[in-house]
Amino acid sequence: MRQLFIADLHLQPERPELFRAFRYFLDSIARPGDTLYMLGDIFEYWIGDDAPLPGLEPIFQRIRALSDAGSHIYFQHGNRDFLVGQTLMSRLGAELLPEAQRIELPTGAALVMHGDQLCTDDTAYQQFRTQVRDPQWQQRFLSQPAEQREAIARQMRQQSQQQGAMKTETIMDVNADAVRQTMLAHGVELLIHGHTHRPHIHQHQIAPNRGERIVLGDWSESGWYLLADESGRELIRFTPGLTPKQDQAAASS
Ligand code: LP5
Ligand code: MN
Repeated sequence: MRQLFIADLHLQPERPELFRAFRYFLDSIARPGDTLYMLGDIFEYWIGDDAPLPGLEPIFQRIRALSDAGSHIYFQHGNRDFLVGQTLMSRLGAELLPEAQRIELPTGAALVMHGDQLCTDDTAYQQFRTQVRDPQWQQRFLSQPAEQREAIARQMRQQSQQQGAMKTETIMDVNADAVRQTMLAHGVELLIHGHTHRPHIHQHQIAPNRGERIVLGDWSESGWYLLADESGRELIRFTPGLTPKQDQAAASS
């Protein structure tokens, strides 16, 4: 059985190349029966299931078709789409997972999460996170008219970009202690997450020769996914229309 993991697509109508890459992924990479884990920030932002970003319908239909064909589809909240709710999940035939979920791979247990929780040095973000994950805050936000929510989301995106330009790379990466503690607390030797946009396979995350952490990449005209099956795990970059060999050549040129 194949398990596919993706994160950080940031789908938005202004960037059709992202839709193209995701359509290609759903049509030509994912197969009926595969399990698909969407580990957050699939959407550029999400202001409530009643007001999805425009242009997503063809994507939703493809995900639904995959689910109807027997695939399990799982979704975890990212820092951009933490307001995704049950209405969207029912529409997609998908299941919402808690923010940290232990899963079984053919090679053993793993923990999946978006990864923003691990950026504990970014105290401004963690404070913001606590606020917007509060159910009461969310209820108040969701009760506002969609236009107002949209304006707040866009304003917040701007603030985030401005503040991001002033934060160091280290602050915006995961904290090594948070990684180790999280892996130990969940009893796993493998952690899979996104968020930092630094695709890589890290070793020695718990102790020397112990603990692997796989970071998924963010999407552009190319996409990233982790494929896990009986033969192991592979972190793969793809570009619609290119063979893996051509894609590698394009990436290194
Ligand atoms: O997303 P990215 O990669 O740019 O940066 C993230 C962190 N930023 C965010 C904010 C999102 O980009 C925008 C969320 C849109 C969601 C829309 C729905 C709900 C809208 C609710 C808006 C209030 O997650 C960024 C991290 C970075 O990752 C790396 O980890 O650094 O963190 C920040 O930018 C947070 C700021 O540093 C702190 C912001 C304080 C602003 C206080 C305003 C609170 C207003 C709440 C009430 C309206
Ligand atoms: Mn993120």
